[in-house]
Amino acid sequence: MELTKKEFIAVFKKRLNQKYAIDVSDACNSELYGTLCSLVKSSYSAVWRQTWKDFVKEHDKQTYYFSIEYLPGKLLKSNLLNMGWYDLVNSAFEDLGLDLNAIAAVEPDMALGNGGLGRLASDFMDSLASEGYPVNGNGIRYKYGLFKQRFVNGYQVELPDEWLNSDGGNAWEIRRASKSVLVRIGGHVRLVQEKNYLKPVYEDATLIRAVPYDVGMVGYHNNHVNTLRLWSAEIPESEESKYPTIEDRRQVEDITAVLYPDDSNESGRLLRLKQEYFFVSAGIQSIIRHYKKYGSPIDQISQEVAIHINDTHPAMCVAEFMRILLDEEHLSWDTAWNQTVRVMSYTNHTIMSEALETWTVPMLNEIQPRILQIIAEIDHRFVAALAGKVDGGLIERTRIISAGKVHMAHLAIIGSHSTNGVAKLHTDLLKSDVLHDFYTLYPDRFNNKTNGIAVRRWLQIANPRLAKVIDQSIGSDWRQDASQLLKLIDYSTDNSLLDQLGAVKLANKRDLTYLIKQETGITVSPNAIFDVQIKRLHAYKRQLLNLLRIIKLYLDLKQNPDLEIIPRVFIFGAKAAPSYHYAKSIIKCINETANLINHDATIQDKLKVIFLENYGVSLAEKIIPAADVSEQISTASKEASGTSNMKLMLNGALTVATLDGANVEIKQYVGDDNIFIFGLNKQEVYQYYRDHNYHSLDYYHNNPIIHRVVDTLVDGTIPNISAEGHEIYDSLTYLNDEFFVLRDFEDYLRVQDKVDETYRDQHKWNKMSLINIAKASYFSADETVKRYAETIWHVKQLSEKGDM
Ligand code: 26Y
Repeated sequence: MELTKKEFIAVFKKRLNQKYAIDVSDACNSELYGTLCSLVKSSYSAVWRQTWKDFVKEHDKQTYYFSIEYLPGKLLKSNLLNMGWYDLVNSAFEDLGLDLNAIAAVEPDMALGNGGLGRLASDFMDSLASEGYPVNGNGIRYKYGLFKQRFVNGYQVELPDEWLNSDGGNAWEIRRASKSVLVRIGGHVRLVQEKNYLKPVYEDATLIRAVPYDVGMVGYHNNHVNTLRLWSAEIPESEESKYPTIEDRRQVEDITAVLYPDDSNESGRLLRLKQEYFFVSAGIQSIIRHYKKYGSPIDQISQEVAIHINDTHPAMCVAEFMRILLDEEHLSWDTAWNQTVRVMSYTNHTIMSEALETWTVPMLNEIQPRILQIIAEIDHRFVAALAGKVDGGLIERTRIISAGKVHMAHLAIIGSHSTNGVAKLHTDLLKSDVLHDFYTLYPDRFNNKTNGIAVRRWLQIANPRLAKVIDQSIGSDWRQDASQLLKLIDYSTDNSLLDQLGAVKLANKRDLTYLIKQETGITVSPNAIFDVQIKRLHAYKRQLLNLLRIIKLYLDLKQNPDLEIIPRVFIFGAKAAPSYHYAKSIIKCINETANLINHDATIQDKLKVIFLENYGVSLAEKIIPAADVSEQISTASKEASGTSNMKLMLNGALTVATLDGANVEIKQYVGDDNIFIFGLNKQEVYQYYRDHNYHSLDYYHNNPIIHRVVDTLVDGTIPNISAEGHEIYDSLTYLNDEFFVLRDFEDYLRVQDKVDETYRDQHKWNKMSLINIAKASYFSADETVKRYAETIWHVKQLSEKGDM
């Protein structure tokens, strides 16, 4: 749409009138929001249709990205930006006396994910469309998003997130009832020999109608719109009579009601397994149906279809794809298997053993007996093919079903041609340790794809002030091609630019101080260091290490109120899984420490601790541009990659980090002088594991500072944490401090002193900040997805750049 501002205003007023029979002056923000969305959507819908038709016409290979989580956040601004409308609409709204920010705020966050993995999937969707790749997402349309977090007396309380019932609703989705499919769950199955295949006969199975809701994924200035297809469970019309009561009906609708708010612990619930099979089966059925419609031979499907398994949650893709090729297409096992392995690829996102999914045989049997049969056959053939060729122990350790359990990661690796980790260190660990057995079997299947982030959302949209300053120095090409940000390095001695960076940061911090005041009632000074740790609450991410240092600072200041320190505002954002007791105890302790410090008049402005409620994509967009310090302090070897580390450096924050996940690569890019590294490295952690010689009590007893700080958890210094304080105290002492918090404490203090010292030299700080912004471009998701497309999926870029 090539419109002038005047034309846009006319079109906007007309649509507002048509939709709501109202004038601009009388419209509320949600009516204005609804109108703008409808204009945006109707404007890209022709391109969306065309993108789809082009795929079909050319028989281009397409990828389907299966993820049980997506975290798109809000889409209005990114759609405006990608369509090339942002500046026009912003300025038109100014003329009309409207505030685009307030209108965009009406949109509920689409929070269909827990954390890093879901947000990565959404950054990838943006980049894949923007790079013109034919890649569509497949997931679940949860009725309730990730819980809303509130703090009551310092405790986390979880409230339902009824995003679909909010004022904004979901303006972007299109219900496509005609593309529904039936998913069979439960019951019994027996195989009957037909002429050339075994025919499964099902009894007592439940049929669920899977209805797709499609959301357009709009590419950046390139006339390309991909699809994110989210499935919702309904009762098929033919089965209505089987569900006479509301309670009965709810059993079906519940399949897609809630997102499992758990990113660490196996929930063990059958419903989760049902969800996994439901979206896998619906997605695979619709892919194969679509493929067949255009006449290509089924035994060559791998030439036109690639399927990506994002973590193990969709690992049943392997078995479901086999099921259709065998039972419905009557291919031979070998042909079907050959195609399946060529089609599938898998990303591993974690080495934490509790997050590696297994299901018991009876559970799988209860969800889908035919899928269990197929998995058992895959397992059987895997074992038979290796018997006598490799060590028996190796076979036992790598087979899919052992000791009554089905190992989903094993299924994903054996049933695909590619397994990748998400940062170099992580992939090395997979090869050398976690998945070493598989690496010896399939060395060629393993590869690394370091994570990336959408520079458009995390810089252009979230930080317009910084974007403008960058434009003024190196021009605006970086908006298309993030690698251009490297040109900033040439300006590292340009004092005027460095001063401007400082001014941008200060302005962003001022904005955040307003939000903090509004949300918490606490006044913080924008002149303090804004020290940020935003991520899920997990013991291995060590928010506790941060907290212990805060307590140490507090004790120092109490002892010596005249102590000269650079004021700091510690900002936390984190949700804990509702069932994760320890993580919730840490939240309580941080909140009570915050309460103590923030209301202690003797501390004044030197120290403030702010824990913002309900951390999510939209809040991240406000915190990240205002951060001075980025806390990336997980125990080395535990964080697969991290992505907030990349977003924060892109916005000029300096990183305090352990050598974990992608921090290792950040350090390589920015150089040792532009990052603050501390703590054990991976080798040292593993050495402790091997030698069993870490004794946290020694640190507690021998280091008086540690002793004093840890004691505050139980000696009443911090009020209202009796139970939680003891729980954490015990974990650090008698339970031997699983994540080496005490071991790394002193080094953490040391490196934080260096942060203070550096901050005193604002010129030096801003220079370091500039280098971080420039080098963050290495983590552009546009580049990451290219590597997936070229080396794993083998799909081609279709679209040329150009405005919509
Ligand atoms: C099985 C179930 C309990 C489960 C549910 C969610 C297991 C894992 C997850 C989510 C994992 C996750 O978000 N992992 C994160 O993925 C990011 C993207 O690759 C990484 O940056 C981050 O280090 C990793 O923790």
